[in-house]
Amino acid sequence: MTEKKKLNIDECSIWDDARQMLTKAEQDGVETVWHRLQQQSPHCQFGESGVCCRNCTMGPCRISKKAPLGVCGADADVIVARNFGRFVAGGSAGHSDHGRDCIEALHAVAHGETADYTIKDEAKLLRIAAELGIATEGRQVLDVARDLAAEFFENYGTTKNELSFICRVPEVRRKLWDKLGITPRGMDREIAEMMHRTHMGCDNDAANTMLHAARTCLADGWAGSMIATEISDILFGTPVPRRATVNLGVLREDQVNILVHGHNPIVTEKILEAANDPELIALAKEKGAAGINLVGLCCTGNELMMRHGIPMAGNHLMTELAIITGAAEVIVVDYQCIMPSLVQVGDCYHTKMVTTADKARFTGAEHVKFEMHNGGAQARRVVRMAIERYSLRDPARVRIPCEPVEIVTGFSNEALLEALGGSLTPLIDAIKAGRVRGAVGIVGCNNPKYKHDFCNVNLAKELIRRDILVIATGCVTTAAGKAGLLVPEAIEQAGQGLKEICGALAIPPVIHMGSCVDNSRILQLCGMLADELGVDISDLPVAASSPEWYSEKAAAIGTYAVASGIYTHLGHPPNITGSKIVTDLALSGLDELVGACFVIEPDPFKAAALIDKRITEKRQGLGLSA
Ligand code: XCC
Ligand code: SF4
Repeated sequence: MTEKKKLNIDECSIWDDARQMLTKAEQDGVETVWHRLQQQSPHCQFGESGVCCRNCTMGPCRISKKAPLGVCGADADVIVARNFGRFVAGGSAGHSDHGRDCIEALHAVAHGETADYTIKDEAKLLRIAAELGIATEGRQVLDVARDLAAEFFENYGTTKNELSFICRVPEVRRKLWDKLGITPRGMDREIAEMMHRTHMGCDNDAANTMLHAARTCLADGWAGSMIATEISDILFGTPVPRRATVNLGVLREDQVNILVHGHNPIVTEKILEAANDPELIALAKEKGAAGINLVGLCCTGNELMMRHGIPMAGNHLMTELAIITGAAEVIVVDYQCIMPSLVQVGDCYHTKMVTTADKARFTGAEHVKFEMHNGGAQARRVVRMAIERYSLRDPARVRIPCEPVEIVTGFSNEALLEALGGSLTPLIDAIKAGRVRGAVGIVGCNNPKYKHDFCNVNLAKELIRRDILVIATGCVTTAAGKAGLLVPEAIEQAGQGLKEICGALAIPPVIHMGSCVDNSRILQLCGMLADELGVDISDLPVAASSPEWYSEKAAAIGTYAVASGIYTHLGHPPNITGSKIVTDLALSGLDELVGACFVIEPDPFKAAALIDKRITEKRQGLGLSA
């Protein structure tokens, strides 16, 4: 028998709540993502460099010096490009299928097929309809909503051949995409075509496959994700700044704790309503609890926090640890980023996992299917289940490790504009004056290959110190929040210029802009800034970064950022290093084609310097001081 290596818990995470729960996990005999990473290491070199192909049964093939071609004759470049293409097609499918669920909800509301959902932000509905050329004058809101849902559905098909929100892309950029043949058409079309191209015997030109990868991801950013964001605002309200709290301390020892995890607010908005239902609160009290405490995880947590200030228990690597507190009655999930291990971790305590989507079921979990017409009833069922389970909790095994940290959330573009006094001018003036030298979106995930949140936090700190405004989305928001960076007081850690500007506007130097589909808000903001300055997005002193990314979705986001003209830092490369053509394209060739490229750097301090250098160059390009 091989002996298990002991986990060095201090090296797993920068957070005390995480380390305490990891220690508890070992005491309780629970295995976590860190333990499993040890068992999986070292990883397969063929897989890691992207040269393993399983696209047909003449293979599988793996490329080496001894065998430089697959059975069909495909070389490392072709195989790497195909693998990358399918990788980002998976990520784009995730975001855009989430977007489709949102359209179906809007459609159901507009056609009177559900009483469970309504339009909360009519003004935004009308504004977007008008933006997309749908008549609004003198029409009923639901009539407009019907047309808008139909318009959005068209973004997924093949008949329209153009995305609705292409209108938000600066004209120079659109022309560039046209020239390169990467103007995205229908969302589903690009994904299906990627699957087609990467079938044996189709696209066998690595660079050509990579261009289609860019096109697929552009559809994700400017359609799938953007539609998800905009409809979520229409149905559930456009976020405005508000206070909230973060870390495992948001769990309550004396209350029924419900964790929600996943991505789509369509489920969690209903759970929130049920958790606020006086009848159910009374039932919880009858069972001896002081109340019902709903807390978020990952992106659906970001959605709830942005719109309602619901507390956030943690990001990706905290999801198992939240259960290990022993204080969670149920964990309700929809889809994406939900570790299958959560069922087993829950079984070690009294925590029940509840799945809500047919497309994301977990063996051993209880399935409560949410549909348009029954969201409210199903949510009450889930909350009742949580209340019933409260008595199963073993108080001796409960440990809530710390006090919550305060944050400010809710920065939609609408809210940001409002904070700026109604126009982008103050921000542009600050950029021109060099007081805000630029802006960087730090987005994405955790990955147990890194010390949890070390890079996310230190990159943010290092950038604001250099007078670079940081916008955070996805799992980075929780990291920034726990580090105390999402409050106005954090300006003390910023450089002098950023400190003055954020101080005057009463905004934090790190702005919480939402979930991962909300990266579309950043795209829109970049489009507006570029238009305002009369330049292309690639001319702006901006960058993106995903220091600790793990998912196919994060790779899709990085790719649409680059294809949109935004220089993008990643902590580690995707599985492409087995191809020189693909790697060179990612790290430099794309710069010539689309005016932006990827940069890889695991050290957050070095990464900050590289990003700073790029921002300096862009500032000089605009004739501004460094
Ligand atoms: Fe998932 Fe969206 Fe990454 Fe977090 S940041 S680990 S993709 S939950 Ni989106
Ligand atoms: Fe091998 Fe070619 Fe089949 Fe891939 S497509 S498994 S490289 S024969």
